[in-house]
Amino acid sequence: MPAERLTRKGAAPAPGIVHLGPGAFFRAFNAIYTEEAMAASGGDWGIVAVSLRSAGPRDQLAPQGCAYTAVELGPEGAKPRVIGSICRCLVAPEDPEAVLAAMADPAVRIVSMTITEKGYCHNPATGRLNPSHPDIVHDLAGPGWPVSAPGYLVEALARRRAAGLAPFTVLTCDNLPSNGRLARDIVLDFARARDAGLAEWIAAEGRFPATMVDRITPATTEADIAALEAAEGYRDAAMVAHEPFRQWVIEDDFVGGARPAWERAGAQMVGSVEAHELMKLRCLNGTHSTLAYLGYLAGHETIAETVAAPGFARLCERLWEEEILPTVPQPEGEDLPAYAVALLERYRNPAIRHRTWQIAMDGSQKLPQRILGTVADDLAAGRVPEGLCLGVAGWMRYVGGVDEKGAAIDVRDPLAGRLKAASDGAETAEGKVAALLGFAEVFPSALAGDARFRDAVTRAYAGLLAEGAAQAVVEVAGR
Ligand code: CS2
Repeated sequence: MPAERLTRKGAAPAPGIVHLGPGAFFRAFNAIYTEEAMAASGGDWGIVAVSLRSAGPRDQLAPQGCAYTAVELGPEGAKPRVIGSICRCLVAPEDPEAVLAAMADPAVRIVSMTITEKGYCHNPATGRLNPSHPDIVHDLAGPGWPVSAPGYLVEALARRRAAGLAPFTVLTCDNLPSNGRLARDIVLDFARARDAGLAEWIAAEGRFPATMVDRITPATTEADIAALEAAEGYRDAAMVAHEPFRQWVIEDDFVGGARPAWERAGAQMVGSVEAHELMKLRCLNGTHSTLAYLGYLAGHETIAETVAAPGFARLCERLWEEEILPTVPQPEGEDLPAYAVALLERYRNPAIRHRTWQIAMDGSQKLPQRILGTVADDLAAGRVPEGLCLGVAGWMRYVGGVDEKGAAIDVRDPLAGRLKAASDGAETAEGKVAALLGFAEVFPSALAGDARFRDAVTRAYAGLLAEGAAQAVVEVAGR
């Protein structure tokens, strides 16, 4: 007999938050913090989870009353826990009006988001809204029927203003540097293109706190769902599996001070998040992406497998010690070398099957803040960061779309087609590297024009072609 599906016990909380992007990370992170904050100190902070594209999250969550299981995978085995902080689930393309109504509801005080880098519709090199992005063009032409996050935020804010309500706080939870300022800039750029008065009101009354978010959460697989079913006797299509570690650093700047007591769940409420953000993006995400490209090319499926292979863990240590930590300012209350050591332990967690292919996605949107800023700082200090340049070369080799055995790589990236064409259009390592350095959305011109950088990436790329990623990593790690 098939197992019964998980269902909610008891009533859902009343809504106080709308969240855009109800994927695995949100369920393993924001929804848990909010659940714990409500348990510790009350408040109506139920979450209306809105998917901007796919119906998948709603189809998984709604039949379960929006309850789902979060499984912590640590050294003592799997610890499942049912989370009930999501009160409703919407699919924006099916009913934009319902989404806008939820965002304009006076009870809703926060709109949070995990929409990934590309959801901001910005130009990564300038950090401003990309006015020729097709979704932005669409949303400016018909603001009442939006498709993009900026389009939804601004239309809902306009409705609140018209109704005499305060704006909601926009709480970005994506891995982008100065993410609060970025969210503010794209919202104001969009609002200005619609109505200068609206933009002024948002600028004066709105709040866009920056955050640093951290918890490794691989995409859920059918095997995860089957393992939970075998252990607990129920089926949960909306489950997520995550590592034990979590860290949320939040700039404490909310409209009217209205927010859940997330500090009761361990969030750090601080005056400025920037140093924490830089630490996390450069130390964690920078090595994660490096491991993803080089690990994938070397034939490894997961990060745990990759760091167990010769040279990779040592490469990470060298990256932190010699290339990354010297560029990271000291965040309050953090011990940077200890932070790096702990990262390697997190990567080694064998229960977390985080695919290199998953992390390799959207590299054109990730590289600038994860790796290239660090490289630029190293060069400015007179260091040539060979390890990070190998990571960049790994990305270039990966977006060429053919692996070391000659098989096609399923490259997921908004620029995938153009990247492959640029790579295919050149014959030699020099030519391919030069063609890819020409992507101004990815490489700032000062960096692309720096001969030390170009030469190091070209050498690394030629090494990847000549001897393969596994050997190239061993060599750079042992140098
Ligand atoms: C990963 C991150 O998928 C990726 O690109 O590097 O999502 C990483 O797992 C999280 O930022 C950890 O907090």
